Order: sequence, then structure tokens, then C-alpha cells
Amino acid sequence: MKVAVVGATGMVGEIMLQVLEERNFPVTELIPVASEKSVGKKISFKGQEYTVVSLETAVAMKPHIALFSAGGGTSLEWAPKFAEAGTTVIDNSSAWRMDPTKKLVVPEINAQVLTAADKIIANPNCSTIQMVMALAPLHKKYQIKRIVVSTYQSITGTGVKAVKQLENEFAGISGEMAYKYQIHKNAIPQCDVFEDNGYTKEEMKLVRETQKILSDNSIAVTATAVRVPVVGGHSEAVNVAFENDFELADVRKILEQTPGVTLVDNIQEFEYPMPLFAQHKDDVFVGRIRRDESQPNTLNLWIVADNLRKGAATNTIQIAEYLVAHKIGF
Ligand code: 2RA
Repeated sequence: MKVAVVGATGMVGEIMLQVLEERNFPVTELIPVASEKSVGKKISFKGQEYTVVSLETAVAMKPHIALFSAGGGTSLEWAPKFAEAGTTVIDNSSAWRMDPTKKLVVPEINAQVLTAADKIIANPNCSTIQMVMALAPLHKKYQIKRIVVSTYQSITGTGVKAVKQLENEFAGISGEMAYKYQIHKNAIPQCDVFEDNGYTKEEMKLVRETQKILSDNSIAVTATAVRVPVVGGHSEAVNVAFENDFELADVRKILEQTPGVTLVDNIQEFEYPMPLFAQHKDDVFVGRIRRDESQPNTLNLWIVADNLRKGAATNTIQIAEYLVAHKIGF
């Protein structure tokens, strides 16, 4: 398959190339795409050297699939152009996620909604993906009423500039700021910009995308998204109230049997998920499972995942794998 990676030189783009290789996705021709300043750069993939091309050149090459991680503006302008050329686009930006004509997909949960008519498919936000990966099977069994989630998000979600800011602050040198404030020895209760309702875009993604992926607008969600000086992945403290009661043993069993979810939950041995151990892995790690004793039918969970892998690159490629396996769109 002819596969374009749009944003190939960015953090997620580089991991998409790595995951494509790791999972032996059937790439017969790679088209690395980036902004004008990176055109002509060489990148290696599966032992072969490729030259980065422009968006215009890439569209004309008519790839079967284009994996986008190049920001919302580029997606809004260029995803339709690739789609018109017959390419199936899987986009990591927020540009298309809430478009009612576009599918928002976590393959383990709702890949079955995909059809050959879907030429632009949206990859959910990283913090949404890891949360619904754990909650979807529980929703199926116990029907979620309300979710309260607090996130502790890696600076890699912001990008290279944020990683550099932390490194500089740790080394005690001044440099370019990705955030308004120091992130070293700090926690910033703002991920993305604020909306009129006082929530950030990141917090409202957790609300809106969760309802869309689970196809249930009756699910109440409220979120607080916090940036922390961590690189391995996002962590989330989730309090979830169900319509029906549950047994903790059954909850654990359901999660253990959920593909893509790994339980790390043994407080006697001080075993629980942490970003340090989730980094570079594709699973979503769940622990600290305990009943919320303050109200009925309510559970507390701690959910950790590498936001650049299952939260972005791997989920995107799993959508592509589903399309290929089910011969959808090409
Ligand atoms: C973040 N989820 O962590 C957003 C974008 N990747 O900043």
C-alpha cells in the first residue's frame, strides 16, 4: 500500500513511522510529508531512505492512506484534497472529531461503524482514548451515568518545545517557553485554551468525544486537565457512576479480558500503573480499582497510557489495519 505520513518529522509522525515498521503494516511505498521547511529532508523507513515531500506533491501521488498529524489547520485544508484524490485519511487533529459526518474511532470499541464512504476518519484525543478503552467494556455491562475525570498530562502532548522547556528548566538555563509558566516542579491546570464555559478545549474533548465514541449523549462527563512535568504518558483519576451495581471481582475480570487493557492492580505489592512504565507501550494500564464508598454504584480507577502511542500513533495505525483487514475503502 502507498502510505503518506503527513507531519512525518513531528513527534507523533516519527512514532507513526516507528509503529508502522513494528507492526509490519503493508507499506509498499512510503510518502513522508511535511511543511515546506522540511521538504527534501531524508528519512529512513524499513532500511530504505525516503525524501520528504510537500502536501501538493503527496496528493498528486494518490496514496491509498494518509496518516495525518500536522495540526488542525493543515487537516481542515488538506484532508478533503486527499479524500477527493481517492485517499483514505486518518487524522490525529481535533479538526474533524466532532463533525457529525465523520467517524471518531477507537478500533477496540467502535471500528464496526467504518464504511467505504469514510474517506476522512478522526482519531480521538489521547486522553479520551485511554479513558474510553477502560470504560467502554464497563459501560456495556453496567451503563455509565456520570464520569468525573482529572488528568495528569505529559508534556509530550504539547510537543518538542515543551520537552525542551522542561529540560532547560531542569538544567537551570532559560530558553523558549511552551507554557506561560515554569513546568519543572510545577503543575499547570490548563491544557489547550479556555472556552467560554471556563473549561479548556482539552477538558471539553473528554466530554464530547466520550459521548460520541460510546454513542450515548446521556453520559454526563466533567473533567479537569492538568499538565505535569512527565514524559512517559498521561495519567487519569476516573470516578465513574453506573446505573447498575457491580462486584469489584467482575470489574477486574472484565478489564482483564479487554484487548488492549492491562491490569496493574495489587496494592499489597505496591503495584499500580505509572507513566514511567507505560512509556513506549501500546496498552492502556488500569489500577487502583476501588469502590467509591461515598455513593452507590460508583468506581474509582487510575488509568495510564503512552499518549504518543495508543493515544495517537498506534490507535491511528490500528484504524488503518482494521480498514485493510476488512477491505474497507480500497
Ligand atoms: C495534549 N491531548 O496532551 C493534547 C494534544 N495531544 O496537549
